[in-house]
Amino acid sequence: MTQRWKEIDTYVKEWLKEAGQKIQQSFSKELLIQTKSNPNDLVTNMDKEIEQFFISKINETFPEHHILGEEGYGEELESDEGTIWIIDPIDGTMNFVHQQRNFAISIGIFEDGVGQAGYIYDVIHNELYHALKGQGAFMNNIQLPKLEPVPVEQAIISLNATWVTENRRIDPSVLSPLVRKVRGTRSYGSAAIELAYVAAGRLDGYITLRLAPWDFAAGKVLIEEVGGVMTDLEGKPLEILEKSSVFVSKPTLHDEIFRTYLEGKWNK
Ligand code: 2AM
Ligand code: CA
Ligand code: CA
Ligand code: CA
Repeated sequence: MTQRWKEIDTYVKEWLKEAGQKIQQSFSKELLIQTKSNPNDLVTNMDKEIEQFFISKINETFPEHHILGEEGYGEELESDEGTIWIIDPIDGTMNFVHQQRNFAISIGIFEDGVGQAGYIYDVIHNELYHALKGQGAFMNNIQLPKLEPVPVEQAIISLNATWVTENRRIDPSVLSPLVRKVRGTRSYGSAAIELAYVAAGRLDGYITLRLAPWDFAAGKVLIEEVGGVMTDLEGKPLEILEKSSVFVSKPTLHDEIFRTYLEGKWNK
């Protein structure tokens, strides 16, 4: 690992711990909850505070870097050139508000479009997943093994029940045969946690129809380091600055699910 990434890695881990403490402390204070695009799209004062915390640390320490954040305190980026931090201060805000668990801080760092570092911090379980390009992926600094193939009948996949009911993105008949075939389905309500769980082998796959760059940036680096396969639902590579569907899974399982259940069945 170059000195430069070692330095960045040390800073990020320090900032994540500090941000985690802020979130822990917030549980004893009153939370300000607002809605964004619809009544179920929540944002709290902590989402905003944590994003601003990271932005001020990054600007102070790495003034030449660019930042994209969900809550809009970063920049509006049109190009993936340079070093870009892609931040979701709280991924799983609904869980944060309703359950006080199953949420994470997600930070991906990309250079000229290539994922170099990814951090997903599950504050409540004190589980920090991180990956550095070419160095592997880790959970609390313990290296995660490469993902091994699993047959679809033995797979546990994560997906939101919305996608097997009437919705405007996908016909329920596309994913319901897959739901019947797999060993089990789960839904955690935090894309970052679901991606970290696939990287850690706790889930065999994850399918979702609409994610933003801050939802999947960190997870993409983790998945690449353990040999997982991550595409959109059409099997195409993800564009790091674009919203997208995401289908991620263990190596051969990706191919099996794609060919049998997804290929040619999804009209955007
Ligand atoms: P959030 O909590 O940071 O908003 C919930 O199923 C997952 O989808 C969470 O990771 C959540 O992130 C994300 N999510 C919620 N609303 C979304 C939207 N409109 N577009 C993309 N991702 C969204
Ligand atoms: Ca949100
Ligand atoms: Ca998110
Ligand atoms: Ca968020």
